[in-house]
Amino acid sequence: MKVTAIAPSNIAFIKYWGKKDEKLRLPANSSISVNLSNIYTTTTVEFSSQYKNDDIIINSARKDKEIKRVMAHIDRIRKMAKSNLQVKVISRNNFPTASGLASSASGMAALTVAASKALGLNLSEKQLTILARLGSGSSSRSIPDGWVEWIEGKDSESSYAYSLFPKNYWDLSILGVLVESGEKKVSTTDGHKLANTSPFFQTRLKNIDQKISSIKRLIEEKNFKEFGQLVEAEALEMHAIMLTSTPSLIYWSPATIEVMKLTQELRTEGLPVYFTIDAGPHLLLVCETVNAEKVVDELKKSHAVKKIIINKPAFGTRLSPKHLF
Ligand code: 2P0
Repeated sequence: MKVTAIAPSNIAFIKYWGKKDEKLRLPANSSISVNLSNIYTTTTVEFSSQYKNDDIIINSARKDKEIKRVMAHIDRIRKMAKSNLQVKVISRNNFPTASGLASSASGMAALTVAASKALGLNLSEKQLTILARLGSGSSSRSIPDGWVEWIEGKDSESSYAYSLFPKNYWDLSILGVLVESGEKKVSTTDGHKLANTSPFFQTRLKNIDQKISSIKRLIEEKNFKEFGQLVEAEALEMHAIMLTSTPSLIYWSPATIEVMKLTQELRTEGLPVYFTIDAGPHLLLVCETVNAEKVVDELKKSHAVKKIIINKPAFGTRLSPKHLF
């Protein structure tokens, strides 16, 4: 059977940085995210006795590093289904791979849903989030709808993601702001390993449950100002861990800092907008949708900004009848 899945990328407001179990990809803490409507991956999977070998094509290319990770996940799913059929996978991102927004989240989520269905495994949403997590932690959050919590858990079965609120719950816009960037970044999987070398990591973990309760309450209340303040502080805290790791991880470029300062200036001028940032130089700006156009206009004036991708909170991973082959 040929199956196609479309999975959104997601942006974490409370971040996943550091693992307590490498192999099971158990995170050091729970995280909270929202799916992004305009950054997604489409993946078609077919297992067949007609295929003589496995063939994986990602964004029209066969790149060893990506394929190795995809094959490890395919093998995991084949083992669950007790299948030895060969597979063909074609996967496409709707955003340029070089954009640096390419997280493994959307890719692994789409692969998990399509491949498990193609082998006849009828997994629940919760089971899918657990399976996706084994491929890439953040991908577990791309499976449920809208606003999502990934619970850290104590073992594989208890570390899963679920929807806190549906996509239409709160009319926010999340603007992907791509900036000029220099050399290649350290992979997130390698970055996670350094988290506990920061002298501040234990302090972060000590306060994280409190932070998670606060953000859930602020989302519940739709208190945009305090939500934004917490989101921005959390992104900077994660980067404080990165900056103070051994070796130090500096993901920012000069343009990143320009956009951070611009965001803060816009607030001073009365425009409520806040930034968050992942393991790379690009930013995501969060605002209420009524202000999105104004924020975009201001961003366009900045030489630091190369491209803007406008997102709303989005669906989780879903099946599509439109196959890629
Ligand atoms: C997050 N990031 O919460 C954080 C913020 C990056 C910065 O989850 O090793 O690619 O595959 O489990 O999922 C990136 O980590 O790492 C990530 P693996 P993943 O979105």
